[in-house]
Amino acid sequence: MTKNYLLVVLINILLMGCGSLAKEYDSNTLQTSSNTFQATSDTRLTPSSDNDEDYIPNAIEEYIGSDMYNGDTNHNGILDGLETRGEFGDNYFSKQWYIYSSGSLTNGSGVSSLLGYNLNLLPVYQKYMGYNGGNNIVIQIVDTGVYYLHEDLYDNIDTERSHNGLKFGRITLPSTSQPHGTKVAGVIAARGFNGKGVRGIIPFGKIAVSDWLMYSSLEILEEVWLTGYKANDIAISNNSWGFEFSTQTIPEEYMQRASSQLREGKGRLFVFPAGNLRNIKGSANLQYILNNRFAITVASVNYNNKHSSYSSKGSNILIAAYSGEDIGTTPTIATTTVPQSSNNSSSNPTTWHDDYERNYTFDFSGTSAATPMVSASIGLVLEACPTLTWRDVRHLLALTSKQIDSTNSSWIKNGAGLYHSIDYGFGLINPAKMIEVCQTHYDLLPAEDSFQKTIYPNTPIADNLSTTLLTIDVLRSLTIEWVELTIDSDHRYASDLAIYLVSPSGTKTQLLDQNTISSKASTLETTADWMNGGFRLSSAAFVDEISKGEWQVEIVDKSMGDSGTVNTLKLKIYGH
Ligand SMILES: [Ca+2]
Ligand SMILES: [Ca+2]
Ligand SMILES: [Ca+2]
Ligand SMILES: [Ca+2]
Repeated sequence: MTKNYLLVVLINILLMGCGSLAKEYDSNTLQTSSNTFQATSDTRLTPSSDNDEDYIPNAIEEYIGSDMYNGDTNHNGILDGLETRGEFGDNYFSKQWYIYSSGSLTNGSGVSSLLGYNLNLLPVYQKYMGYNGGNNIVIQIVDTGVYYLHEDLYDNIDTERSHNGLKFGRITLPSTSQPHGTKVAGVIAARGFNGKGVRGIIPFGKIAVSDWLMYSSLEILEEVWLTGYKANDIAISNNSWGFEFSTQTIPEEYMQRASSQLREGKGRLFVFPAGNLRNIKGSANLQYILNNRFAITVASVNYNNKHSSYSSKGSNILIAAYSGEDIGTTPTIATTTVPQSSNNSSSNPTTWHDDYERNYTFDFSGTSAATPMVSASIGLVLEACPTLTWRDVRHLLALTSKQIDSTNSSWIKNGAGLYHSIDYGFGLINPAKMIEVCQTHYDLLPAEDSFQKTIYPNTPIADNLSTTLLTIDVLRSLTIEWVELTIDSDHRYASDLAIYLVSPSGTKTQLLDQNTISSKASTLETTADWMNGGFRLSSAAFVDEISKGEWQVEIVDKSMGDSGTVNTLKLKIYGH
């Protein structure tokens, strides 16, 4: 494997097969839906109205041809916007508890969701989605490709901005063993109110397909993320994949440039999963690609508002969204899939046995499934408030997210009064609140500023569970957006270390815990002393605190035997 290829793992708790590439279809066979595309204007959209209060805004009713003065057109006691029957319903909407949980049966095993534990999207549809239901928003799905011929995806595919590994304007159909990208696509933008299947969170949003995971080369990633055809119009990039451990720096350079250049300088938003490695103390902080301020890192939460058993921790986690776990015990995620995929048969309870031929499944879970919920929710927010920059979106996520599982000891209240957790970030995403705030009383952030301070302690790390404490004095006073700590240590087995960072306000977050990741050093192309030369960790926990004062770094070696010294510590703070 050459240096230009990345060892990427899909963040899905299902193992993926390695099927051959499917047949390539020429884009001429596609009817592009991009003719209706209009560049996002800088004018805030005004709230919509919903005369019959059926959760379908008037403008959407006009668009789809339903009756804006009749909330229950088929007179069955179910409001049109909650309807699973009829030409304006989505057949499996009642299974999509993460959009609207009624507490009724939600999956093939008959497990119920909990009433009201959802993303609170109905008020968003009713109040803010009025003009076009996301029609202006293009979300890129960087994955295994998308089965674009799917009956519930086809109308929302943006072919022009899609890339099949060779060129733009083309999409390759994924093989039956590669349903991952098609599952992600259904969560984001399965066509809403069309009498078919499911409803995407952004029901008329546009999907730009990339099957980059079939290639995983940096050259193609640069095209897909940054330099590609009409790249300026792609608002959000959903990346439901990641690494167990990574030190690769180049993807971050692409993200940095995309954040300053695309979306007319307001930046494309990059959304990633935290990972599914909690059981081996895997951490989002072990992925260099997530230890930067451009990556929006997502943890996953089950139907009961508690983190999924697999969802990796990380101080760099910004936000959480729903996913599933075991089809037999928890409501999982209903979405689209590819035809004849192995998880999609009449004998498999993870799909609807009466409709498997039309390619829908319950069987989506992992932080892979939570990530597209965040991407699509941000899409709804950007439509309501198109002037938000990538930094404003991050800030709004921190300000508006909902604290869940509040007795969990991982929650810390920072000096600005915001709650952050290495399990949940700032909590469950709350798109309705984000839109309410950005439309009524949110001031865009001033220009970004940053500084760094390096110290050279050359201090041995105690090899006996006692804490090695180092301090960094900061004179600059910034309102914090993001903090990075780079540790250069010659410790012979850096994965023995637990590392904490304490701000001048007294906020203490765990950047790293002892883990077993480096036991896989050979396969991960690294070594047990991976902090030698410097490894950067990062945290979102200090948002809106003031940087000035004494920062403390606490290091605990949790396993006897290997030891080392801390050579340098570099604290870098971004803010305004
Ligand atoms: Ca209506
Ligand atoms: Ca109606
Ligand atoms: Ca009805
Ligand atoms: Ca549908």
